[in-house]
Amino acid sequence: MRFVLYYLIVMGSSYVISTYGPHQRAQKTGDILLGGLFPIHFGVASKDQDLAARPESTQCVRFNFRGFRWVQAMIFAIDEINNSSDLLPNITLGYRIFDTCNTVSKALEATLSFVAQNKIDSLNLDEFCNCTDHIPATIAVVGAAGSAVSTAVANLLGLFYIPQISYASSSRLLSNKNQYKSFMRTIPTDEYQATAMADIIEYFEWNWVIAVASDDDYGRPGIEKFEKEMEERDICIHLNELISQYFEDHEIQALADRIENSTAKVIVVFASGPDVEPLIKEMVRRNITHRTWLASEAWASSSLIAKPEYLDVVAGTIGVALKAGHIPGFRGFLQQVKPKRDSHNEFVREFWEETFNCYLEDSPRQHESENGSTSFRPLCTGEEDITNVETPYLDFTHLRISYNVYVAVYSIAQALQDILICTHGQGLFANHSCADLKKMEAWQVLKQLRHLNYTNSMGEKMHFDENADLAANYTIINWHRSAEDGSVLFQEVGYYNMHIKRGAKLFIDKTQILWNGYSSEVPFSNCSEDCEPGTRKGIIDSMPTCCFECTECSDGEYSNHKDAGVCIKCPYNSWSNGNHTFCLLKEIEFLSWTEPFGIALAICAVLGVFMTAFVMGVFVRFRNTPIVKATNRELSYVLLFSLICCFSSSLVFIGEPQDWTCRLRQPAFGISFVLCISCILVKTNRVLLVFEAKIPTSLHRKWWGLNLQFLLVFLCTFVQVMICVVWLYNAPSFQLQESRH
Ligand SMILES: *[C@@H]1O[C@H](CO)[C@@H](O)[C@H](O)[C@H]1NC(C)=O
Ligand SMILES: *[C@@H]1O[C@H](CO)[C@@H](O)[C@H](O)[C@H]1NC(C)=O
Ligand SMILES: *[C@@H]1O[C@H](CO)[C@@H](O)[C@H](O)[C@H]1NC(C)=O
Ligand SMILES: *[C@@H]1O[C@H](CO)[C@@H](O)[C@H](O)[C@H]1NC(C)=O
Ligand SMILES: *[C@@H]1O[C@H](CO)[C@@H](O)[C@H](O)[C@H]1NC(C)=O
Ligand SMILES: *[C@@H]1O[C@H](CO)[C@@H](O)[C@H](O)[C@H]1NC(C)=O
Ligand SMILES: *[C@@H]1O[C@H](CO)[C@@H](O)[C@H](O)[C@H]1NC(C)=O
Ligand SMILES: *[C@@H]1O[C@H](CO)[C@@H](O)[C@H](O)[C@H]1NC(C)=O
Ligand SMILES: *[C@@H]1O[C@H](CO)[C@@H](O)[C@H](O)[C@H]1NC(C)=O
Ligand SMILES: *[C@@H]1O[C@H](CO)[C@@H](O)[C@H](O)[C@H]1NC(C)=O
Ligand SMILES: *[C@@H]1O[C@H](CO)[C@@H](O)[C@H](O)[C@H]1NC(C)=O
Ligand SMILES: CC(=O)N[C@H]1CO[C@H](CO)[C@@H](O)[C@@H]1O
Repeated sequence: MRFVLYYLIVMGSSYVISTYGPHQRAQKTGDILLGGLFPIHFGVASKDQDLAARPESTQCVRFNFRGFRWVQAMIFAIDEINNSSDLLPNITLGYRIFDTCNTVSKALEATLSFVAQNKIDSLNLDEFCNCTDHIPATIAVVGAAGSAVSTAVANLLGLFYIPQISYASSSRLLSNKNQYKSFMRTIPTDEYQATAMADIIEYFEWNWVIAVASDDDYGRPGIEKFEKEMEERDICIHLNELISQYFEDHEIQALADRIENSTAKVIVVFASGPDVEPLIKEMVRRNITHRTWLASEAWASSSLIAKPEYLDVVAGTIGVALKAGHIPGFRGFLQQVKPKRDSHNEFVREFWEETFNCYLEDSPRQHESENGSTSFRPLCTGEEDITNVETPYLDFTHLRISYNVYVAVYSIAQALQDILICTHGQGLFANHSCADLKKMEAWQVLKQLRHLNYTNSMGEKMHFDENADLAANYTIINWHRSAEDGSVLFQEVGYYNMHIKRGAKLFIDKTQILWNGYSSEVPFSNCSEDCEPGTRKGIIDSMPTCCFECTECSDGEYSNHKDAGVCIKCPYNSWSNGNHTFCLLKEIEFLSWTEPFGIALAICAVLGVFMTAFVMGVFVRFRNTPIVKATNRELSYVLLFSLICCFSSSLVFIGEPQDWTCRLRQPAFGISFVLCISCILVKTNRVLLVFEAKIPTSLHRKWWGLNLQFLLVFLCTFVQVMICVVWLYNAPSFQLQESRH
């Protein structure tokens, strides 16, 4: 039953493949076949098929020279391995490489072909069909490029445990090994990339950016992680936009409008080259310059965007790119390409035609299009000199993705080598057995790949982590305009080291960066200008936290640095200056013994004391004379005494305040003054009595005699003394020490 089902599936898919399957491929047979999925075109023609006749397979458009170079990298690696006597001796690797055209449907078409081939192979269908041109199973697939495409492919390949090693899909969703069992990659995940970009933004102290992501499995998870990182760093995202190469014109217009109007000058783009292109074109059309683009790895070195005609807009772009690798001999291999020589690689013909803008003889395309510019192309021989033309294919200074492809192929070869040299009892399989290279199945290769641990020819340790990702460093690049021919130059300005868990992962050499292509000054991309010292940030309602207004500190408060959140109160002994930028010590002012006024006052007081004392002496000397008696002698003594006290108490007010002088001042003056006043009161009363001419009776005299007078003086003074005691007890004044702050 199961067998019949398989048979139906297989036969069905073989039918599908033969009918609709990819027509163009690069294929060379060998003992073991590796599959390849590469974006040799940027997209598919968007014309609708009306289904009046049997639909043709969709046409791929726009040749991707860089994608073609990646294919060449795979072929080169396989060639090297075949030539090598160390790696897989006596075994030839073959390849089957299909074009994904950067779309899911095309990639699935190709994948189906790998899968079906494997099933035909494993079912041993020779008894049913005379399969003469027997093609061995595809043991592993290298690809695909875009994360969206890889995701779809991984779903299918995972079903059959066919290992898939991507060289350019960095979506972190693909790290989920429950869902994508057989997916592996030689590119770091976006997990780190989003962090790296956030670190860059933090490094340049921007807090107001625009985020643009492609509407697929690459952009959406990437930007999601990026947003999370931004939130942690308190950096605000002004606009959050999606983009796609299939956007209608008006959608691009609206997006460009929003970007043009935004005050944010830094645009973070998580998308691949073809997806960003329409936006960049629109920006170029509008000539919107002075924006700083922060490119994700997918377009950081894309030949589609890095064109001289776009440089007005994109010069100065900061890109997070993969670390460049070095493949010895690869340049020579690339230059050797010839349509006649590489007959097994069908893409070479189109590459040739696109490069030289001509048509090779008996090209299918020549007949296809009888209209338009195509017919104006001349015929070419296939012997033109490739080194004489300007083409992105040869225009590389750094190999990034190509190197990943190379590493992927070598990893597979190494896994096969491990199977080959496996000794029984040390294998990875049940009971430590080994797999048989002759009857090897894809899942065995997968198992071996997951346990790979080797050092490649560059001396780099290769090991897939538990998520089947390869950790690597990013380099930070800056797009410069080349002085010679105006082309784009990717200047390395730093790197991002993922292996450090904490701390300085990011290193940037600021001096090498040319902003917007000419300036060395870091562009401004904050929502608000920093608040100057002396002011603090004030929240603006309904705006993100990055936007604020500056409010001046109130008196007695200060802020001494830029961007202060709150004003700080000055210490007790100081006060803010006019600009509220710092606190000044309050000045200590007192009446000193040395200053003229102090001296004059002291002299007056002492004179007063002496004069009063002199008068008192006179009173004592003539105490028995009637006139002295008549002035109420005892009361006069008290009055004169209180005056002496009054005069001397003013001396306590001169000089630097001490605890005791502070406490003494008011009570001493107050009490002696009250004493003085009450004496005068009593005396006045007496004078009043005299004027009323009441003859004092003896009783009256006795009562209105000394006792009552002194009682009155005592009572008044007592009240004052009590007040002073209460004051001294509850709130004694004291001297604040300088050291108290
Ligand atoms: C492999 O060897 C052949 C000749 O044996 C040579 O032409 C070819 O360039 C070699 N390829 C590589 C990648 O070394
Ligand atoms: C490779 O083939 C040669 C000749 O057929 C043979 O002498 C050699 O032992 C083989 N090497 C391996 C590793 O099988
Ligand atoms: C295979 O070929 C043989 C002879 O060439 C023929 O007799 C047989 O019927 C074929 N089998 C199938 C399944 O086509
Ligand atoms: C952008 O600004 C222009 C004029 O400054 C205005 O006409 C246009 O509506 C604005 N667009 C958006 C999306 O705000
Ligand atoms: C674009 O604007 C810049 C100044 O912002 C100017 O120098 C340049 O000539 C403009 N380019 C075009 C094509 O208008
Ligand atoms: C051929 O191209 C011309 C303009 O280049 C156009 O007017 C005409 O419709 C085209 N014919 C076909 C069959 O596409
Ligand atoms: C492993 O070995 C044991 C005993 O030698 C045997 O019973 C068992 O079937 C073996 N398992 C496999 C998967 O070969
Ligand atoms: C890889 O192998 C080396 C020794 O060959 C070993 O030291 C290292 O720990 C291994 N790495 C991992 C991740 O297993
Ligand atoms: C990453 O960069 C650091 C610093 O340049 C270096 O020490 C480390 O070996 C690099 N790691 C890899 C995997 O290249
Ligand atoms: C922009 O904002 C950041 C963080 O809020 C701040 O550190 C930086 O100084 C500001 N840059 C400028 C030029 O104001
Ligand atoms: C306040 O700041 C302004 C500008 O920085 C300066 O000109 C002025 O002298 C300052 N005034 C005071 C009182 O510090
Ligand atoms: C697919 C491929 O390139 N195969 C070649 C591998 O190398 C051997 C010997 O160098 C050739 O014979 C194969 O054709």
